[in-house]
Amino acid sequence: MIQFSGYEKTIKTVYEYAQEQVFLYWNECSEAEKKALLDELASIDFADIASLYRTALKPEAVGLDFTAAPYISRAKDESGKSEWKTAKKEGEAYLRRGKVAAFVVAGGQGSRLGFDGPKGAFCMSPVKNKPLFQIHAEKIRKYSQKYGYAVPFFVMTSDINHEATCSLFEQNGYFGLDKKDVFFFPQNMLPSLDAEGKLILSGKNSITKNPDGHGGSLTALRTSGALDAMKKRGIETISYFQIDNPTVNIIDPVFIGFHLRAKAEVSSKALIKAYPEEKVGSFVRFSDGNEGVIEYSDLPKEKMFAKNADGSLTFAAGSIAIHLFDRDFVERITSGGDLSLPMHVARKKIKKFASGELTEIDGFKFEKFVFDALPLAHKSCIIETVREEEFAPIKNATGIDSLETSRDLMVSLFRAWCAERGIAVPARVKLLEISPLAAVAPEDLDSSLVIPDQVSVYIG
Ligand code: UD2
Repeated sequence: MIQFSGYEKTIKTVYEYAQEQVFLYWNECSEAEKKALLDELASIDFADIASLYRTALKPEAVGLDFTAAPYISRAKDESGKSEWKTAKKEGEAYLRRGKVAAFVVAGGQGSRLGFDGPKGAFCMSPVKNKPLFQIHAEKIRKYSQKYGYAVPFFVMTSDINHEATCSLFEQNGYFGLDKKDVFFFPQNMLPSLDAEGKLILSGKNSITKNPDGHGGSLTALRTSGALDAMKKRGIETISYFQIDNPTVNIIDPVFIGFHLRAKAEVSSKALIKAYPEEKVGSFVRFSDGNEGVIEYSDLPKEKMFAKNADGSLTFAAGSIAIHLFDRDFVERITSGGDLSLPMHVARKKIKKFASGELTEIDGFKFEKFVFDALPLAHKSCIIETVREEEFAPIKNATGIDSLETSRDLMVSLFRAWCAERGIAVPARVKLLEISPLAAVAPEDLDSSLVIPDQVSVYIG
């Protein structure tokens, strides 16, 4: 057994749990490096690791006793439209009282996109090639102007991108936001395991970890002090969204209005799936009456393809990860410290340090999903949204949900806004980008706007 004064208990635990491979390069480490490794090991709960491995070998079965969750459909008739209008008015009044914060989860690894850096730094807008963070930040500036208060922007990062994210904002003058209205905090990390349940070295004295999933965001909101900061500012509702969707309506008065009218603790937006296997979660109602989401990979085939009498999909309502959480709800469910949510296991290629270099091995990564907290709400509400208006995610380098599809959706959206306001878009225009500083909704556009007759147009 290795020895190091002051760390006897940690060292003993490592051996007790048969994880001593972490000391493989012990003799090559300096005293400071040894201490750093032991500090990292001291922060790991080895009993938890053993239980994670048991979960990896035998993942928790997903309960199958659920039906499709009901949702409020898009207004089609006059009464629907008037309900929608009332919700909007109520949402706007609430916003003018300064009650809503924006919260983006941006701690993920973005490995599918193959982009080396925080996904929010990925440049993508159709004409100006703005990074995702800039698009979101400019929207928040516009909402602040519209509703008369500085909408605070909470950004969850992780150890893999925290510094890069903060310096991106710093170098770009916070994209015009006031520094005191932007809050960064990292989520927790969880060790990855190899196929035998062993911790993996990422260097001669460090352990491979991955962010603990967006489900970790609710605990991180509390432990980082973000909930307290919100309370001080009088924030009561948290508008949650993902970094990779540039068309998301971060602050949506209609959504907020429905949330308030339903007296919901949590609300979500649903999108009608384009096809049964679309990679979005499905909204379900469990047998106890609570509503939640089942991820596409966990939805049994017979439910995935099930149809109603009219031929529509039974589980048509897909989750696009847009939620409203009452601050009180997050306070309540995290009051015991770490919010215990189910662990989801992914078999992944994981980098392992061996003989001075990094190699790839098969292993397990563990993550918590934020939507597993939905059934904890005493009351929830789901409203329908449409893809063309707010879902243009960038997940992959090419093909489905890529830079190309996302840009196309943005251009189509801006064209639709112009059409709604009676603004003519000349035939020559191929690329159209409307800055969030000019408009975050069609109503913000001046109907006398003249779009120049050129291929690429930016409305700033
Ligand atoms: C997510 C949803 C899917 C659908 C889709 C819509 C899950 C499991 N699935 O799929 O149902 O709603 O989005 O686009 O969520 N993140 C963190 N920390 C982490 C992991 C992720 O902040 O530890 C962030 C990440 O930066 C991104 C978001 O969460 O903003 C989504 O992560 P993803 O790309 O892994 O989720 P995806 O596309 O599998």
